Amino acid sequence: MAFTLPELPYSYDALSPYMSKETLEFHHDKHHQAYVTNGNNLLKGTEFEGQSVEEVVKGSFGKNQGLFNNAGQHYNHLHFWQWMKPNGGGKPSGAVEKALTDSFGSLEAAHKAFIDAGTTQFGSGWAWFAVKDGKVEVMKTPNGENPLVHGASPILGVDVWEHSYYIDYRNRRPDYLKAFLENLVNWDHVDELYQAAAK
Ligand code: MN3
Repeated sequence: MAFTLPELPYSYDALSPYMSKETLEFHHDKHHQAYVTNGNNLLKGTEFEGQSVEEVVKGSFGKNQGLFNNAGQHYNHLHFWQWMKPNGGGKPSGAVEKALTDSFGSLEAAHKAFIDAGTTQFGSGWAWFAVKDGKVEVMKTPNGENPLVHGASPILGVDVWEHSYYIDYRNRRPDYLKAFLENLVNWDHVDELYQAAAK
């Protein structure tokens, strides 16, 4: 199954001022497109052709670095666009609210752990909430890596590569992370993924 670039689920200016049209045009149309194009080229003729993106990510990890980098980033960005919405952020609702409170002690502690992970990921990578053994954990990963290759199910991820925030926030990564949680996260999507992972 070839990788394809989905349309954004909102208009390019819908997340402004927290994430600008210019950022989304570069990030979606150039960066994500490049992972799709390079991933498809590297997939050709391998044992992973015909597999789902999740299977390619897990199967190529540690075996085919070039393919893994692009397939991992394709998977991460497919979800990243869905993890945001206009007028998002704020408090989570539903089952995931209770899960975050149970796992971290309070929503404030969960929020802080996520921001700390994103701030301290050295260089390019991602910060995550992921479900492992029924609990929500905070994780951080370099480059295109994600919780799938560490036996966990990602339910929320934030891209901390500079291409995700440098146009809007320059070097102020913590401000970007704060805006992501407070103004952008689509908690309904996070809750759906939590409920699927916790089954
Ligand atoms: Mn990116």
